Amino acid sequence: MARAQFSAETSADGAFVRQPNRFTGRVTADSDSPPGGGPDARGRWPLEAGRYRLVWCQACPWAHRAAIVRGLLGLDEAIGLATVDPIRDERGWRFTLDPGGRDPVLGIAYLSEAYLATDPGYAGRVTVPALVDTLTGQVVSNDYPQLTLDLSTQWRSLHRAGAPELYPAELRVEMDALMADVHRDVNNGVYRCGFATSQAAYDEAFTALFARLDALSERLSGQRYLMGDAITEADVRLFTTLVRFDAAYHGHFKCNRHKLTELPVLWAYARDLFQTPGFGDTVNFDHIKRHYYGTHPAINPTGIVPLGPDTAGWATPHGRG
Ligand SMILES: N[C@@H](CCC(=O)N[C@@H](CS)C(=O)NCC(=O)O)C(=O)O
Repeated sequence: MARAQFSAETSADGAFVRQPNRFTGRVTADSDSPPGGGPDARGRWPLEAGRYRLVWCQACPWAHRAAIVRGLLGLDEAIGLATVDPIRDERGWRFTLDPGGRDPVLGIAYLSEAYLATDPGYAGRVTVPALVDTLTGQVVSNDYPQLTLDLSTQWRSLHRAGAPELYPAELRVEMDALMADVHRDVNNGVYRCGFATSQAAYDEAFTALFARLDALSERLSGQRYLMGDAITEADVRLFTTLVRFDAAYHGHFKCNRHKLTELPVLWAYARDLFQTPGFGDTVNFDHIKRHYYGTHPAINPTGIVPLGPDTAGWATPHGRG
């Protein structure tokens, strides 16, 4: 099998640059489209239980967010979940985990088929997460930050009874600022460390990453979750990076001032979330390690996947109740 050669885009000074998301359709409660219809003039698809399918890779932190939020809100019945193989081949993300190598609902073998069904001239990267319309086979969105916020705010009528309020209106201004800092320095910061091609770019990303983790430790030393005593989207976004930290980012991306397990507040906080239904049960360390170490030949040319670290510590008491 020819493996996909991920080549990160870097700017002239060696800093990692992320491509913009191509498909920014939204499923909203106020779409002007009738059930079964396509996007309205504003690009808003109708809200319908059972119509859309979330394609994720268990290795991917951006996709992992969407899977966690879907589960926490009880949208499992309303939105189907399709899981791709953590290793891409030359055509990209594959449904090899499904019988016959095809997603049983979409009927496709590669996620790229859905991208091309939406835009036959699409030449960008095919990324997860992707929300796909099962009626047309088209990609509604690969805009991962908007996708999860919409699950909270637009899909409300289909949430389970007692679902958490992950994006509370009164906290949004503070949350948006916090999530932007966490995105820049932590979620994307680990990629900026790992894919830097100059010492200066790496040094800058590394310093910002650990300064932010120190600030987050401080914040979380006085409260259980990032926004207080209830889980919000901000916790989901931080969790998906923390849970990959020692398994992938510490070694593979050279984020090695400390391991997560050496940062006592963040380690207890991450374990607390891990042990919360909807978090740890979505984590697949095998997929995480095989994806990162196995598919970035520029930074791990041998493709050897480390056997460690021991993940037994995730189940130990966190003491934060
Ligand atoms: N769509 C976003 C985030 C999602 C993303 O980067 N997903 C990764 C997996 S973690 C992916 O699908 N990569 C496939 C590729 O780059 O070809 C982006 O391009 O920045």
